Amino acid sequence: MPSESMPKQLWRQVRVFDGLKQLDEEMAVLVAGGRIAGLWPEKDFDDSSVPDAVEAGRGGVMTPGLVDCHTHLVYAGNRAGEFEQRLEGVSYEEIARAGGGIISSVRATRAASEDDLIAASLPRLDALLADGVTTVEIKSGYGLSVESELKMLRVARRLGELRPVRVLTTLLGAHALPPEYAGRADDYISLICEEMIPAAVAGNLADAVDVFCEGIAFSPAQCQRVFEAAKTYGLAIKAHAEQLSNLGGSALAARYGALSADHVEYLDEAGVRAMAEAGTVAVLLPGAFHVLRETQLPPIELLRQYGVPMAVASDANPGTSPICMPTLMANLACTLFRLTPREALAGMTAHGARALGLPELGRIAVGAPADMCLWDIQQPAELAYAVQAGRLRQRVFNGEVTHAC
Ligand code: DI6
Ligand code: FE
Repeated sequence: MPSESMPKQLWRQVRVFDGLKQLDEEMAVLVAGGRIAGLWPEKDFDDSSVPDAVEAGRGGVMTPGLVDCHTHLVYAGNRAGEFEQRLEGVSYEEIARAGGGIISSVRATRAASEDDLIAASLPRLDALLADGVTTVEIKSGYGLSVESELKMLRVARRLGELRPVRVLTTLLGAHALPPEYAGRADDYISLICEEMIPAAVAGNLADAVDVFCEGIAFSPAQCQRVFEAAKTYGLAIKAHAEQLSNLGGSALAARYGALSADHVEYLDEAGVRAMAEAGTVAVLLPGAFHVLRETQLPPIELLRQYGVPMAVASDANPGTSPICMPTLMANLACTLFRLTPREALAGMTAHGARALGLPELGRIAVGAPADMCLWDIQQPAELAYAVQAGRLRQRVFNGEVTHAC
């Protein structure tokens, strides 16, 4: 924890992307007590005004710590075999309907102990941290029983204790229908509403609830029951919606005040309007689009027109996005979805934070928590332009430099 006794730290001559835009001039940035305490154009800065500060860095590009607002980081096994099947022409839906896909990761995850899951997930978390992540959301959804979903959420919480990173957890019981409930999807939804959500809340294991609203998963009516239960228990709401077809899941989630609707490739204008009215963030997941070789683009221009904030996240998962490199997501958001580099970076900072209900994060602003990255590049746009590991010079979490190269 940051303490008052920690010395004040000063970064000099940095180019700042503040979470929404690049500042025009080189800046000096002061951190004290775990927060950003001062931000001045370098040319106006008088260092005798903070005689007790130590210089922590000079030059480079400073961004907020990256916020990966949508991951499925905790799972056992892998699905390389399905990757090969898909390359031979079998679709993601066909694999799912044949009992593979998400359910194959469920089998492996149910069989794994908490320690197994920690061991499998830590390298993935470390990869995110090495690429600048300071806040990550982690979903359950490969347990699909009360006990196994809680196990996944406990693992996610433990990951946040093992590493200097903020972990937000999301209960995704409604990810797929577990085999033992075949033909009884409504009963499984009852289990989620009546047992899983209350147990997750009792154990303080979940910050939000998520659903997969899709033909191969759950109907809008079933998702609505989960949202009702989430509301009753005071949990935030998120949705995987309009990923493979348009069922109106995003508009439904927006009506429940959802923090975000995620994927949204098949989102229509009515859905965009509903999200704009509710302040629901659109979370774009270009990794899944890329891996599934999707062709239906999310309605980026409509989202812009309606002023819906667009976040960008990794969706790190064993099926559709086995990729733990957030800066690659910025690149894919630009190359595949035609976001500008500025939009992509805002999507991984300020808007990602908003998609988690934490608007004070993802900003370089006086008073904000000092989660920051210092990159060895000249311009913020380079983060989206080049795909290259090792550019992170320092990662600062809560005012402490945790990674230094
Ligand atoms: N959509 C996705 O892309 C991931 N979950 C979801 O609802 C895929 C998860 C998986 O295939 O394991
Ligand atoms: Fe996902």
